[in-house]
Amino acid sequence: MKLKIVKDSNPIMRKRSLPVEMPLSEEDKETLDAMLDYLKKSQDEEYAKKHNIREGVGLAAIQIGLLKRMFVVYFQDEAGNQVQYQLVNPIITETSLRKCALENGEGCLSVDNEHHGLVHRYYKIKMKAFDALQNKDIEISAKGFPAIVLQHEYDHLNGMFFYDHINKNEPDKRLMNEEII
Ligand code: LHY
Ligand code: NI
Repeated sequence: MKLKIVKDSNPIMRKRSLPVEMPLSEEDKETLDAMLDYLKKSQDEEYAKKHNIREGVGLAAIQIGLLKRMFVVYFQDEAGNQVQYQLVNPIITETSLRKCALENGEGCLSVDNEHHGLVHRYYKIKMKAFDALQNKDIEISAKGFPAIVLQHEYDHLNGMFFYDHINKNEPDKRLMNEEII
């Protein structure tokens, strides 16, 4: 399956994605496999260069044109452990009062322009979802970078972009109890 990434100029990216019917269809499983495969390959420098794709740690279904509440992530956490999920119908069940933001801001595979500024996120979240990789319902507790990635992808299910969280007037201003990471 060859995937084409939809850009933010396409109005579909602003739509709210629809719940995925459970049990998961074979077609949806194949889509999730293709999405995870895309991320893995994107992190292979040679492959990414050759195919002119950007390195990514997360990808939501809407970014390949499917209005479905599912996304995949593939990255290493702070301890160096490989984190990978194929999350379906995720919900955020808890958020911390503490906030965080990446020092150098965020980017998005669907966004070609640079949007400078702190992207304010919850420092810690809990997320419940069905994980198609493990074929079961799971609850993830994440903090710091992993929590940011999950929030970034979750936002896509609701038509949101990272730059919606940047304060246009004071893009570099830290919030109270915000950790810059
Ligand atoms: N992927 C981004 C990526 O570069 C996700 C991201 C980037 C998350 C920076 C947090 C910080 O992998 C996507 O844009 N997917 O939606
Ligand atoms: Ni994105």
